[in-house]
Amino acid sequence: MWADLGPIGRNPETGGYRRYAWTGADADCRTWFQEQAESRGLAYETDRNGNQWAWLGDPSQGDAVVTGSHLDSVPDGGAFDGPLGVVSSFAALDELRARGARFTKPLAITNFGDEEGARFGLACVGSRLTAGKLTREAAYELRDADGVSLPQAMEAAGYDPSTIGADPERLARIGAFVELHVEQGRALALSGSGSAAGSGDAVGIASAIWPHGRWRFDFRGEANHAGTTRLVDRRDPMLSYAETVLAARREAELAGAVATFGKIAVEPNGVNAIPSLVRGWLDSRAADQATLDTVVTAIEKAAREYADRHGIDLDVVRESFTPVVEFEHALRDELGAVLRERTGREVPVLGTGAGHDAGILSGSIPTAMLFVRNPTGVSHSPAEHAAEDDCLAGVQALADVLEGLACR
Ligand code: HGY
Ligand code: MN
Ligand code: MN
Ligand code: MN
Repeated sequence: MWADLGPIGRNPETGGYRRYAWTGADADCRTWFQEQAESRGLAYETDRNGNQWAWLGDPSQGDAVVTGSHLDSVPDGGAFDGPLGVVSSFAALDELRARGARFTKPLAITNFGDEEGARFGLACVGSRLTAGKLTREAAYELRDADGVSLPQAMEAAGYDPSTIGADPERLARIGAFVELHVEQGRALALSGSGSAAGSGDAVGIASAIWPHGRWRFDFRGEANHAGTTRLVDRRDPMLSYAETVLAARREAELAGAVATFGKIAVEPNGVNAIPSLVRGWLDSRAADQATLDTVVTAIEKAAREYADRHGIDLDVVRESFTPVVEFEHALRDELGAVLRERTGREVPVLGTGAGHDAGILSGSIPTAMLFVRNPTGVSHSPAEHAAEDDCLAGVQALADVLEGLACR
């Protein structure tokens, strides 16, 4: 099962994946999901926002236990971020069936669409729409680098965008959502003696998701000839941008936060032309809101000083923001109790700086997350990896948790 997804959207040059929302690779991932669902006799559906659901039992019964994650990726992302949660959900169901578990509640496996926001710039579009945290109007404004809007892309992929939006009836029928995800960090690897199976902890439970956001910095200067324009006559926005990137690292270090300018767009983007516009996207995150506010304010202040110094105009736009998510204690503790009873060990509880669909849905329904050890902590990279034994431990843990929640 795991291998089926491998070739989809894989970039042979880097070994990373390019599975962007509503593209051909996304369609192939969706076909894979539907085949996995129907081959298990699950009732397959796509909701108004294009999220995929595979049901065991009657959803109208209510109090459903839902598990799953996403299948899309960042540019040249790794094989585990997202797919591990979906593959493990199907494998956990297989495990529960092998155990002869008797389900007393409906169970669903999901693939939430466009979690990474790689194409339209906003993360967790499928779950945000469903939770009513992104309006249809705002979603219609999303454009990709070619100017294609989200509704145009959905239509081109054969989906009707006219009904996207909040889905409170669906959420009202869900009692708990548990997302298994590869850890994007090294807390579990550092908790034990390395990543050798059997040592330390292969599985952890999420406590919280850090507040995080994306800001766009537009530095506008004056296009000119790179070879004939005297340095004193230049208004080069690349200088202000470069100084701001260094300031971001400095301010993040000072505050104990993280900050990255990972994406840049230059106009006219010619080797021999001084840019007229340098557009940089900042991703910044911190363990608490006050720290995040401090860091971003300091970065913006430094950027304005650099812009003034070079006669550059600067606009800063907050494009998206996700407040801190404290996972619901009752569900989190229930997962901990189930796993402690099954393994005889106290399962580590850890925070994360990565956003997830479970974080977006938190507040609308009880949600929880399980993390699977990532020996290097590397993610959003072709080098992302998790050991086979640890992935299997994750499936067992997810099966234990789902059995505890849905098979009373
Ligand atoms: O960006 C994130 O934190 C998530 O992987 N979408
Ligand atoms: Mn990710
Ligand atoms: Mn993810
Ligand atoms: Mn996620």
